Amino acid sequence: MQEEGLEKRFILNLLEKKLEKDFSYDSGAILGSMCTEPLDVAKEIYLKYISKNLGDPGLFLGTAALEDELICEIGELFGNKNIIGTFTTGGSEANLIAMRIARNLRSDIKNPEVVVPVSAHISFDKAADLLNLRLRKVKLLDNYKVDLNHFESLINKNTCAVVGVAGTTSLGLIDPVEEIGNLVEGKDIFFHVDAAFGGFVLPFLKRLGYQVPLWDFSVKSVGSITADPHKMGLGVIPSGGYFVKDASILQKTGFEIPYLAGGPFKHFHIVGTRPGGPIIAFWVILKYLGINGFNEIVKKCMDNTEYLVQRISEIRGIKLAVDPVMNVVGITTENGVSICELEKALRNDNWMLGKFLDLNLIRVVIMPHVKREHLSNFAVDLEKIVKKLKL
Ligand code: 0PR
Repeated sequence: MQEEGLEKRFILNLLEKKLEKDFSYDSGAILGSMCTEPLDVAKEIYLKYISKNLGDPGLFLGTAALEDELICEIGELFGNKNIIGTFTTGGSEANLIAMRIARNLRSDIKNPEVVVPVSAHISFDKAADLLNLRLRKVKLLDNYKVDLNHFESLINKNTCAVVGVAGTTSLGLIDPVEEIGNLVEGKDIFFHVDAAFGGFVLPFLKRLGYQVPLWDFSVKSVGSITADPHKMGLGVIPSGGYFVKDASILQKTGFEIPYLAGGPFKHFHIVGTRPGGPIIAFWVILKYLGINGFNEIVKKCMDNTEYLVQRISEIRGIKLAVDPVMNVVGITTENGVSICELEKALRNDNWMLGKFLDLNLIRVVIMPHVKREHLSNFAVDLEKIVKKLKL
């Protein structure tokens, strides 16, 4: 660090050069991310309220009340407005909280286990590592759907939780939440649904008339849901969300910090200092867009998804892994050859995609920043490369 402060203009120039290597959402290159450019109004509000700290909610009673109001509104969207919850740094923290709650509610189990589909996000592996849980991974069928028989066979007396995913990381698929719910009905097993991605897609898809199976609190045994504003909620990073049906869980499993300036409070989030700005910004997003605004955004993403599906169907050598149910498209090879070379060549051409080796697929996420012309350019390059590689 230099002795004297530098001039702002000089620093900004320096900074711009250093950040030149970053990709931007509007360039069209980012086709494999579940994040996107936040709404302008969200950025503005976030900046305005950047110093709000919900790590000490007694100092920010207005912001804390806003968070509760927002949780209630989201509960309504997810089939039960009498929920509690907390906004988090993202889906990983939310899933970690869920696993901790599940484990602590069953302190009678010596070696607790969690049954998760193998397609669940890596955050469950992290949570298992941190919390000393054993993950029992459920196989997928050939159509990438969860094998329910295998799911059932992994549930035993050590099971403290089961997980379903509403919008898988790799393909955007919705696990059979209702059926998983039936497997644990009447048992003392916590059912968590990870809708980090799908949470702010599915309620709108349903309103748009798409077929959406039950995935939320309308399934009786669902105990909690992860849903992230900083994915399809168009919120600012960081903002994840964790929502719980039974409010008594906070009393049973929450942490209490007695010494805070604003007074003690009970919470189950992992971080201490907790940004209020993204939460206020998300409250504004819901007010600003309303259901119809979200419907419009999701509709555009789905139209673009269908466009890409059409373009892929015209390219010989590659195919869809499955018909997309959300704005996530998995591309694999027709003859089962590895997608590695294809992904590498696309990356060389500056297309930033997801690569899932276990499923041999390339993932395109059709986020709001992905435009028709980006997909058209992508399809042209894709076809060229597929031909060149003789797939
Ligand atoms: N649950 C699901 C179903 C997810 O897909 C993800 C992340 C998480 C939980 C964890 O969320 P956080 O990343 O907020 O903790 N899904 C994306 C993925 O792994 C995250 C991502 C986002 C990756 C942007 C790349 C990227 O550019 O694919």
